[in-house]
Amino acid sequence: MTEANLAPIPELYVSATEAEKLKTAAGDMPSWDLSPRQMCDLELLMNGGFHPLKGFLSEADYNGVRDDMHLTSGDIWPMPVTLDVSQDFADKVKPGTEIALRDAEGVILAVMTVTDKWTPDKSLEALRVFGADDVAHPAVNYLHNVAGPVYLGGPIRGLQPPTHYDFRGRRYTPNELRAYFKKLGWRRIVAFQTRNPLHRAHQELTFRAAREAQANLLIHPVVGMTKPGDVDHFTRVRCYEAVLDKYPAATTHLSLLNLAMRMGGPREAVWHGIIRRNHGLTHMIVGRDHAGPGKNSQGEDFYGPYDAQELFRKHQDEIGVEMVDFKQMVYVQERAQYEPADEIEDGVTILNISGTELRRRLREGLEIPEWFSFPEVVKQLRRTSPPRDKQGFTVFFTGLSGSGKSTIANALMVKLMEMGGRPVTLLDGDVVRKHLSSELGFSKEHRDINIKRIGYVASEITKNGGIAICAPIAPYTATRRAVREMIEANGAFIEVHVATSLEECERRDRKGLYKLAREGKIKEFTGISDPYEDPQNPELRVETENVDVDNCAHQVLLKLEQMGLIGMA
Ligand code: PPS
Repeated sequence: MTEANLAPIPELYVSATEAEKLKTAAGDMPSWDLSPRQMCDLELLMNGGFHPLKGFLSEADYNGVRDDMHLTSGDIWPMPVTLDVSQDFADKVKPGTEIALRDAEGVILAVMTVTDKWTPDKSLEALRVFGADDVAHPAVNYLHNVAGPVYLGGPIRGLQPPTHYDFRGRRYTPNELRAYFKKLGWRRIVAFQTRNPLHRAHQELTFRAAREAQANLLIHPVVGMTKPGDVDHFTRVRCYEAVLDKYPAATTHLSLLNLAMRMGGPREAVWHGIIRRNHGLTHMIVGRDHAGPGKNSQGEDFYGPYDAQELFRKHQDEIGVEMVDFKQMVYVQERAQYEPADEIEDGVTILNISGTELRRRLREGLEIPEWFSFPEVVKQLRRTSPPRDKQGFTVFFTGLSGSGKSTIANALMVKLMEMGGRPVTLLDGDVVRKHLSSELGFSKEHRDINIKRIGYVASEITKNGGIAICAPIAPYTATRRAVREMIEANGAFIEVHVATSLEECERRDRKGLYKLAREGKIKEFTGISDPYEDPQNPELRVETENVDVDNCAHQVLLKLEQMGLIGMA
């Protein structure tokens, strides 16, 4: 029978005296400001959550992980944990250089001795690790559009963990969890990995899984980075706390895991298993479509529903954690209880509410029955998901210069202000360039910075319940997507393509810029000497030729109404 070995796991922290010395020395080292994902990775590297890794992967380890899920030591490791950096920074370092790794406030968390520096083949990484080079996969999108072009590898010396001010009492390092289990005499512990709020079905299945494995239960939710669009972790943790009371006393524990998920399906399941082993767990529940990224750009699932279970089972001994199959639990109306789907006879009534339906009910303020979730959980979800017509949102116009974006955006703003209820802010292309981006030009790099600034301000407005209307050219698909992701964490994002043709924009030439661009007096002019990538799936596309402005703005209002964002009454 599997029993936990609860001896401490090696950490990568140095002693307090050495940390002091290193901190002084680090003042002269090249400094890298860690991205949110790198912060999560570093924390788990340092506290032993990623044991046996001793730092960010070297090139040889990276190749081994990418091609057959093993480190050069022979240990199983399915996910590249790499330090991606900009070309400028990479140019400053070479093998042997020590670099200081800092958090967003500039605090030095670790020193890394660079042993390897290389330019990865990102498409190959996407294919081998995630099974497809398709940016519909969040991790592939990250790889191509967020991660820097160069990887650095090398061992880490940890100075201090990143600081978390939220839910401090619920965060346990691997060694803290091991000590906790030891103290309570827990020797068989099953982990439940989750990135979603728990409802009754989850409570039933986790409780049963623990009972079947004759084990205690650890609810081990990810609070680092999950799939864009997920319920924020603050809300989720309040929900988990509410559900904790529903388990028999002293059988179940809750601990938060600051992991940055990749949504890598089968490989991610194996990774989750290794991380759980490091935290002192003996079992892990692996469900249908574990860590699934959703649909690919052809509308098909990236992975089969049981691929994760299959890969986990194959490597179970190497992982060192036993898999517990996820039993899908369904509610049987006649017996008013949850039962495993595969044990139910024909002829009974099964009730279910899908994730999409739940979100719709929350959005529209409709009833969520008690058989589906606990009232305490629903209360928490309602607090953060007020009905849609009370939430903030962003309307993002994109189109060529002179397409009519600003004019329609202005008309829309006035109409929304006439309706009242929420503050409205217009972030027009020209206005933003005057107030926020006056130092920027029109290179790709500068345009991206400009759009991300707009996205940042719009996401803050949206988060605080206001309406942001943006009207830049925003010529690049990937940048528009980055803005969408920023905003969808806080509310709805409505992309409106003002699809006036180049010929028509040039014919109108309201600012006289096209003429100058044709004469070569304005360089990098969108549509003439610079690209514009048409949006493929905007929420709305408006034609402006032979349609008046009032009507275009009205089309947007109808779309907003259809999406439940405004009441037309
Ligand atoms: S971007 O690409 O989204 O950052 O551009 P944006 O900030 O929306 O551009 C604002 C206005 O700048 C004027 N302008 C140019 N546009 C495109 N290319 C070049 N090279 C350029 N130089 C100046 C142009 O008038 C844009 O305003 P709109 O309202 O779109 O006509």
